[in-house]
Amino acid sequence: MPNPALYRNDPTVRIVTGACPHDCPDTCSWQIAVDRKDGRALDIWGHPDHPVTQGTLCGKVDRYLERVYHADRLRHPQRRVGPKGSGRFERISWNEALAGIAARLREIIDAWGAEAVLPYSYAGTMGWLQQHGMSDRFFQQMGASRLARTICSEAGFEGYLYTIGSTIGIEPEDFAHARLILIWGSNTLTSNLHLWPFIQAARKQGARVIVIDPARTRTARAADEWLPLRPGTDGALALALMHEIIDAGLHDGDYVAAYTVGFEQLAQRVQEWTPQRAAEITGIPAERISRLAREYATTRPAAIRVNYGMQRHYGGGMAMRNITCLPALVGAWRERGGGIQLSTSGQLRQLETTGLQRPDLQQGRIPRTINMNRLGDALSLDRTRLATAHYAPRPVDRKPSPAAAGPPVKALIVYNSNPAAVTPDQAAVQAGLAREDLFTVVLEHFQTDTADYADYLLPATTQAEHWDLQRMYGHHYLALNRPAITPVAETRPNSAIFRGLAQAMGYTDSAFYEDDETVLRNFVAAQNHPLYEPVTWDALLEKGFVRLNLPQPFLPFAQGNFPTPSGKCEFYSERMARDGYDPLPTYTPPNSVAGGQWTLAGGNGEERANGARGARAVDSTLACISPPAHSFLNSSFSNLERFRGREKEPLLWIHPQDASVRRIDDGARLRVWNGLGEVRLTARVTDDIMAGTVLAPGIWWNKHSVDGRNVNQLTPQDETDMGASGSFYDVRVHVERV
Ligand SMILES: Nc1nc2c(c(=O)[nH]1)N[C@H]1C(S)=C(S)[C@@H](COP(=O)(O)OP(=O)(O)OC[C@H]3O[C@@H](n4cnc5c(=O)[nH]c(N)nc54)[C@H](O)[C@@H]3O)O[C@H]1N2
Ligand SMILES: Nc1nc2c(c(=O)[nH]1)N[C@H]1C(S)=C(S)[C@@H](COP(=O)(O)OP(=O)(O)OC[C@H]3O[C@@H](n4cnc5c(=O)[nH]c(N)nc54)[C@H](O)[C@@H]3O)O[C@H]1N2
Ligand code: SF4
Ligand SMILES: [Mo]
Repeated sequence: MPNPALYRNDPTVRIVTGACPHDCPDTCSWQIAVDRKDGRALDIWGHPDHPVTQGTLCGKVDRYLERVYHADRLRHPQRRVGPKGSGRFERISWNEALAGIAARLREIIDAWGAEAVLPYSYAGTMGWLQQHGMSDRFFQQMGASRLARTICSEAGFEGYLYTIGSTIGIEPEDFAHARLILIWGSNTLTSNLHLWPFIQAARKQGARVIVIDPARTRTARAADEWLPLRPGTDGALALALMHEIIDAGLHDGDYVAAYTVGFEQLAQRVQEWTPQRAAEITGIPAERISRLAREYATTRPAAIRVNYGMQRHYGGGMAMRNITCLPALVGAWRERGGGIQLSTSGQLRQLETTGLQRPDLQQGRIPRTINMNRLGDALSLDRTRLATAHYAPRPVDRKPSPAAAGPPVKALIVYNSNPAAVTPDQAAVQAGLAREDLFTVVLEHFQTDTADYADYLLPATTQAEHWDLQRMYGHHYLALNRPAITPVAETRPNSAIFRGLAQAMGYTDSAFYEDDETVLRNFVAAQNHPLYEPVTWDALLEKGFVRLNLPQPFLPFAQGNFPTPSGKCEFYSERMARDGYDPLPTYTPPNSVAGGQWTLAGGNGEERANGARGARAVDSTLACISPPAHSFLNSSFSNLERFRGREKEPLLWIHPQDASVRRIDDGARLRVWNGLGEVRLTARVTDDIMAGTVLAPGIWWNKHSVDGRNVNQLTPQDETDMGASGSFYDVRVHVERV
C-alpha cells in the first residue's frame, strides 16, 4: 500500500494530481508520486480529498504504473511486415509513419471519397482531449464516415430519456440516505466500486439492499438479498411492480397528479401485468414480486441504481423506460436518497463543445453514420451488409438501400478501442480486418488483438503521460489530469498523433496547430452555463477536481421539472409514439427467448448460420451473458499477468442442473457454440448463476484464450429496440464437453 504521507514529506518527490481515464462511472482523482531526480513515477493512490474517490483506487488502477512501465508497452511506430493479422511489424520513425499514412489516406480519398475512411473508437480513455478533441477535428476536416458510439449504453439511455428527459439522477453521496436500495442490472462492487461506501452507510442506518441479477455476483453476495431473474425480462418485472403498486393504491397520488402525464393510461396498461404473469416470464415467484412492490412503495427513501447490464438485450430500451417510471409513481424523487440513477452524464449536456470539436470543419457535409456494433457488416464488401451497418436507431429511421450505402470502408483508424476483442460477431469483424485491401491504422498502448491487423501501429501515451479533462458519469465532479511523467520512449498522445496526421494531410486550419494545454484551457474558458461556473482552469489546476454547480442535497425532480417535452415524467410519451414505439410501458422480450424475435445477422435475410439463427430457440440451448470479469476493464488490463492471474482462465459459469444433464463437471473443457461461432471455455459449475443461463466473464483477449477466440464469437450484431445498441447479453448457446 502506498503511503502518501511519507511521499508528501519527502523533498525528492513531486506529487502530481490526475484522474483515471477509464470507462467507469467513478472517475477517480488520483495522485502520482514522481522522483524529482529521474522523473520516474514511484507510486499512485486515490485522491484523499475527493468526496467520491475517498483516497482509494480500484484493484486495477492502483496498479496503473505497472501498465505504464510494462515491458509490453508499444514504444515506437511500426509498420506491418507479415501477412494481415500476423502481428509482425518493423520499427519506423514517426516521420515515415505519418507521411506513409497520409499518402495512403489521400489515395483512398481520391479514389473512393472521404466516407471510405472510418474512425473506430470508444472509451479507452474518457478524456475530452484524448477521446474527442483533436481526432474529432481531424475526421471532420476530412469528411470521413461518422461513427455512432452505441456499443454500451444507448438502449438504456433512450428509455430513460423518453421517460424523464435527461440522464441525471441521485448522486452517489445521497445513497447514504436511502432505506431501500435496488441494485438493478449492475455489479456495483466490480463496476462502480465507489458507490459502495455510501450504500454501506445507508445499511448502517437500517437500509436493505436487493440485487436483481441473473447471477449471484460479488455485489449480490454482499447485499441483503439476491433476486435472480431471467436475462432480458426486467421490463416485465417493472410492469408487475407498477400493477401491484397501483392496484393496492400505494402510488403517490399527489406527486403523480402534479408531475406526471399518462397515469390513467398506465393504470390501464398494467392491469394485465399480474405478478403471476411476470413470474412466468422472469422466474421470480409471484409472491416475491408482490411483496417487492409493497416494500418499494412504502419504504422511504427508496433508491434504484440501475445500470447497463440489464439493457444489453433486444428490449433493453423499453425495460429501462419501465423501470424509470417507478420513482415518479411512488413519489420517491421527493426525498434525499430517493429516485433512480442510471448515469449523471446528463449534467454535461449544456457543455459548449463546438470550440473543442469544431463541427464547422465539416463545411456543411453530412457524411454517413456507421453503427459501431455493426463493424462486421461495415467492413463487408457486400453492399447489403454495408447498408445494414448504417445507423438507424428508431423504428422511424430507415437504412439506405444497398445502392445508396456509400463506398466500401477502405481505411479504418482505430484508437481507444479493441474491436477485435470487444465488438459483437467477432468472426465478421475478423474477416473484415483480414481484408488485404483494407488499410488499418491502430493507436494503442499494447499490441492488442486489433493491433495484430494494423498496417501501421502507433504507440500512444497513457494517462500518466498526457493532459486531459475527465468527464464523469457516476457523480458530479469533473477532474483535470496532469501528466506526471514524460512520455515513455517514443509514445505520443492521441492528440499529438492526430495533429501530426492533420499536418501531414496538409490541413491548414489553426485548430491543428493548438497544443494540448491550449485546447483544454480554451474548452474550459468557453463554458458559460451556470452549471459549470466553478469549473475554471485555475480551480482545476489548484484542486484537480471541481464539483458542478449543483445544490446539496441534490433533488432534481422533487417538484417535477422534468426536462421532457411536457415538463413531467412521461408515463405516456408522445415522442415515443412519433418515433415508432408504443407510447406506454410495455414488455419487449429479448431476441433470445422463444417467442422473441430472433433476427438474422444484419437483419438482411442472409443466413450465415447453421444453428439456431432464424429459428426459435430450442430447449437444449442456454441463455448466455458475458459481463466484465472483476479484474479486467472491458479488454483493458486483461493482457497483464497480474490481472490475468486473478481471473485464471476464460470461464463459463453453469448451474449444476444444466451441467449434470450435459455430464459436465467443474473444470471441464467446454465447447460453446451457436450459429455465429464457437469458443472454448472452462466450466465453473456453480449455483451463482440461475439455471438456464450461463455466464462467461469478459473480456479476454483472443490471443490469451485457448482457441484464440473469445465470447464475442457468439454475440450478434443485432441492434436493441432503442438506440441501436449492442445485444451482448441476448444470446443463446449450445454447451458441451470436449
Ligand atoms: N471492473 C470493471 N469495471 C467496469 C467495467 C469492466 O469491464 N470492469 N466496465 C465499465 C463499463 S464500460 C461499463 S458499461 C460498466 C458496466 O457495468 P454494469 O452497468 O454494472 O453492467 P454489466 O457489468 O454489464 O452488468 C451488470 C450486471 O447485470 C447482470 N445482467 C445481465 N443481464 C441482465 C438482465 O437482463 N437483467 C438484470 N437485471 N441483470 C442482468 C450481469 O449479470 C451483471 O452482474 O462498468 C464499467 N466498470
Ligand atoms: N461480450 C461482451 N462484449 C462487450 C461487453 C460485454 O459486457 N460483454 N461490454 C461492452 C462495453 S459496455 C463496452 S463499453 C465495450 C468497450 O470496448 P472498448 O472501449 O474498446 O474497451 P477496451 O477493451 O477497454 O479497449 C480500450 C483500448 O483503448 C486503449 N487505450 C486506452 N487509453 C488510450 C489512449 O489514450 N490512446 C489510445 N490510442 N489507446 C488507448 C487500451 O489500451 C485498450 O486496448 O465493450 C463491449 N463489449
Ligand atoms: S477504473 Fe473506476 S474505480 Fe478504478 S480507479 Fe478508475 S474510476 Fe476509479
Ligand atoms: Mo460500457
